[in-house]
Amino acid sequence: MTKYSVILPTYNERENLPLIFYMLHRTFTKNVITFEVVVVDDNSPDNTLEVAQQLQEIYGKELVKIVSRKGKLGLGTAYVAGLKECTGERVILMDADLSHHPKFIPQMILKMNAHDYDIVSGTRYRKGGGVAGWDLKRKITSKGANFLAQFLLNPGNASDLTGSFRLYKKEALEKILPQVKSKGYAFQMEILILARKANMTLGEVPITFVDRLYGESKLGANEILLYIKGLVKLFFTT
Ligand SMILES: Nc1nc2c(ncn2[C@@H]2O[C@H](COP(=O)(O)OP(=O)(O)OP(=O)(O)O)[C@@H](O)[C@H]2O)c(=O)[nH]1
Ligand SMILES: *[C@@H]1O[C@H](CO)[C@@H](O)[C@H](O)[C@H]1NC(C)=O
Ligand SMILES: [Mg+2]
Repeated sequence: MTKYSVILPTYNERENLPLIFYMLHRTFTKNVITFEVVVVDDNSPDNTLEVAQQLQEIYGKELVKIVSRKGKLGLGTAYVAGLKECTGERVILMDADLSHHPKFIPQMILKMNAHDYDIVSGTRYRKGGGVAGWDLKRKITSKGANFLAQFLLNPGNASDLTGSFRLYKKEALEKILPQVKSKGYAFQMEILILARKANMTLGEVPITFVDRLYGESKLGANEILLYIKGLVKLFFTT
């Protein structure tokens, strides 16, 4: 039976982690799917690690793996570190802050199996997908960012370049991740561009993205500037 590994990078997700884990557990169990969760924590000041350890005690080391790093080393390297611990043939990357609902995972799995896709990406920008809890400014920023990227990078059939809720064949992710150089939101874009270059196939599932419930959002002018920089860099280097 195919096993699914979920990598959950956490930085100050103490309140969210038990909830997302519970939702994942329920989804996989209900659908009779074998899974494990790999938490990658970067010494979160709110001591998310303690919560991860409690989950591990309750559910066991088979179901809950923990990678604990010394400090905030960023999302990209968190995925790389998490991937090394994955024992499943399929890997799911998603946020731990409840923005990504596990209910979409079975749909992603069906899609991957039906077409033998290398990657199935959650998309906010196709019929049936969307965002909840965003104000107009953030909606415009997000749409604008995605449109700009589509325009500059010509990513084929990918409609949501900056989304971070995706299912990968493990070999595909192992091949791509070490090559990714971008940081921040450009990171997710570069993954899809590299995948396209390697002739990997991509499917999409519409998802609704929900704003984080607990913890602070840090999308500001700085993030946007970083994104545009990353985009321009990708435009010239790929
Ligand atoms: N291990 C680790 N996890 C991180 C790091 N930065 C962010 N994360 C986690 O990665 C996921 C996505 O980060 P978020 O902070 O939600 O980023 P975002 O969704 O773009 O922005 P928000 O509006 O703040 O939600 C969350 O589960 C974070 O806890 C990091 O440096 N290390
Ligand atoms: C991808 O496919 C194209 C067209 O078939 C081919 O020319 C190219 O060599 C392939 N690239 C890789 C990395 O396999
Ligand atoms: Mg978030």
